[in-house]
Amino acid sequence: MSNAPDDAQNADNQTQLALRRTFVDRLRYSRSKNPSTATTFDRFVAVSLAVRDRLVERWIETQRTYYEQDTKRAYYLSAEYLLGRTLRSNLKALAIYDDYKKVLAEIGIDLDEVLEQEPDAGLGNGGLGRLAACFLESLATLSLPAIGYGIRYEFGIFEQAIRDGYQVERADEWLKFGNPWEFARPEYTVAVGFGGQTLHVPTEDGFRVLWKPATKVTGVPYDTPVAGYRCNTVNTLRLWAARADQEFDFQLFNAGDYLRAVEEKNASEVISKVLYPNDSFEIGRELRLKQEYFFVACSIHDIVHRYLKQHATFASFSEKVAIQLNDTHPAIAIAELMRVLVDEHNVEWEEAFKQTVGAFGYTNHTLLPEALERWPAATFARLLPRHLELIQEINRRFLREVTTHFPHSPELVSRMSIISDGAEREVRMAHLAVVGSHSVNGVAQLHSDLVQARLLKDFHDLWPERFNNKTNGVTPRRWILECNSQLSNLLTERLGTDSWVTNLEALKQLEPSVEDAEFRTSLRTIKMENKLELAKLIFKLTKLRVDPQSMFDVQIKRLHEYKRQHLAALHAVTLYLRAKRGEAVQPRTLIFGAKAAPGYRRAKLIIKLIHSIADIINGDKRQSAVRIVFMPNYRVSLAERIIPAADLSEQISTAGMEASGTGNMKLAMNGALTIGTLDGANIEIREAVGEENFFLFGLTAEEVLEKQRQRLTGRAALKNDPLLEEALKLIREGFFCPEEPDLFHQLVDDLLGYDQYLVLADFAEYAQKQAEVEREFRNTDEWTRKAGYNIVRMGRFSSDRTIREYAEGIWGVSPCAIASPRDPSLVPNAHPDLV
Ligand code: D6G
Repeated sequence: MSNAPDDAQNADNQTQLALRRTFVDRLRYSRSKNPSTATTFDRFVAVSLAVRDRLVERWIETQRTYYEQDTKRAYYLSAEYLLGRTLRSNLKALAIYDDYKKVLAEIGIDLDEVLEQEPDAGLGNGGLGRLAACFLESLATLSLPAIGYGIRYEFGIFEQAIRDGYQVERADEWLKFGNPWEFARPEYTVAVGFGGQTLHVPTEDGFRVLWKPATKVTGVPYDTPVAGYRCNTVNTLRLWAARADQEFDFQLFNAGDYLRAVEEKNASEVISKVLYPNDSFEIGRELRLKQEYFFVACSIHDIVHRYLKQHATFASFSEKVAIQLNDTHPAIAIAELMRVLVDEHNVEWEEAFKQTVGAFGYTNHTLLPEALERWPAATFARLLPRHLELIQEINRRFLREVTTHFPHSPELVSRMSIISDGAEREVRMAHLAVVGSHSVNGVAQLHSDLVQARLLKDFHDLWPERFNNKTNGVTPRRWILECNSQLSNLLTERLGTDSWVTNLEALKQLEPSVEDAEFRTSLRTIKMENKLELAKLIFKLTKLRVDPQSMFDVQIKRLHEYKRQHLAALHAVTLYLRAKRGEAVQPRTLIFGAKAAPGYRRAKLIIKLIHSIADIINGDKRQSAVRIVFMPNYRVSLAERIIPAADLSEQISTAGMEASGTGNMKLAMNGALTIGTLDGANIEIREAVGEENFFLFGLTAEEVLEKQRQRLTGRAALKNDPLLEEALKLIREGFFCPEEPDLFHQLVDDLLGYDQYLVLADFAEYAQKQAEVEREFRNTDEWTRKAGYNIVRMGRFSSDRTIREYAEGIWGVSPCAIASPRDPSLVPNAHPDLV
């Protein structure tokens, strides 16, 4: 007779007993509290530390295995990681979420309340940083040997408050109460030089270059375990914090200049102080270049050091090391690796360059010219004199290759050069990244096509084989399983297994279910419950009551003119005008969430515009069809609340300008229908979910280019559209902002003049499509069917698929299974550091 159920019950009890014990221990010994004196924050820290303890065994085992098997590793270099919260993910990854919920409930603690205590780790601006976070999670879940490198910003993305409709920024003090996930590793610090000069020292067979930096900064690594979902792999995210270099301090201290010593300490530590809050556009500040070089130099040192633990020469470097550049921010790594190989380890130039190109891959994230990093050569000469020399040498050799391939084309040579000529010479980081990498990829098919045909056409002509596409993805763990538990349960129940969590394509098997009325009823019920939850949150945050029966029309993303939040706002005004005239307008709640770069005035004005319109429309008792909500301080944890409750997903960027988008994916896989342009990943999403389940409108990327060439005015679009004309007039005349009637003059005049982002040119089609959306939404069951097809056909947009493509197509990195962690007292010391 089997007593399997009893055994399972016993195991559960044991696990729960152990969880309870570690929780109480952590509360007592790490917080010095007992259950009755502990605050909710203490409880959060205690649970996190208890969970971290569980991860550590797997973490050590993972790192040991990588060394033992000498696996090739992928190194992801990114200036941003928008991690959000971690506790829930780790509980789910370790399959102890339900146990913990039960254990805590028994002692009167609500786990969900505890989870709410965790501050978001907001070390990123938007899509690029969140992508890096999804990638880390997928890398671990796929058991791929990988390390993420970045900066441990003391202040992440600013906190957004709204005052009188204006954005106000506050410093994000996410580390104020400590961070339970990280381990400081002062034993692995790295010295990073800046400035100074280079010395050419003669040797027997030529000369050697020595860089004598003027100042040094110390990089201290902080390691965070990154758990794979339900597997033993735990990878590392290593973030570098800047500390003053002690040697330099001592010199000044000894000279008696205490104050200057402290000042210099501050100057060093400012490097990792704050994330630059600019999404998709650059400001060429010297401190930013320092940040980039700082974390890159630390990471390259770490990578080379790890490689040399097991290899005597650099001959197999690129067989063991793959380094991915997340945009150009870390592109200086190419020059830094050359410096380390050539200057510090005496590797021949050709061999060093071969290994460098073999190791590096570059991901481009934008076509916007203002976002392409360029640094004045003079800045480089001052901060990184040796790197400028190395870049010049890389460039000299590269241009020779260009001339051989394309003789008699001096213009081409000057176009492709890494260093631009002209009065102010600049280092073009994208060119450096392409020349120093064996792979260059865009992040959606259209974007990759445009990179090849427009942005880097010359390079594509020279090296077509280097170029490829890797369409972005998002992790279904965070973006379905964790944020939408009811939908997750339904999917698992219908499928008979939760295999979809690690194989999102499995949802395809649910296509027949979408045709099942009962399934659709469940989908509808879940959406309604999620909307009710969001409505409560909206009331809590904004004091506005919204009707969960209305259509939740969501636009959440950074505020940028190319993303066209003002297009949606303008449309809201026309809906309002129609509602006031007594037309039957489908009740709709527009939900915006967006931060604007603090120096981007037009973006901030659009936030004010949305608030002004919202004030008047929400306050007008003569209509109740249109409600506008602006959710302040949009961030990962807020996205997790909004996305499951969305009916309509606004992906309305000017075609050719959004490289991919990933919010579009999260919304679609949670059953929102998209209204969108043929831009970025929208195109592929539409192909996947079926054109009948997607609301398409607008100019194509080609047409946009053509229109921009013609420099047509926005005014041309007003013909035959009196409603749009009236809406613009009201905005311009200050109807929505009587206290500052001139506020939106310029904004409207610019739209009517050279409408760079073609807001007015696309308006008519947008409004028409929105009318179709309204009609479809009223047909509730049909709408749910479309939503269902969106959910079950989004499998391709899992970041697992994307990461597999990177691993196979660019890195040559294979999965490495990790055994269950052994009892620590039995594990022999095999770590190379310790032998
Ligand atoms: C992480 C995990 C830990 C490991 C340490 C150093 O903190 O188990 O020992 O990284 O790893 P290496 O830098 O020596 O590879």
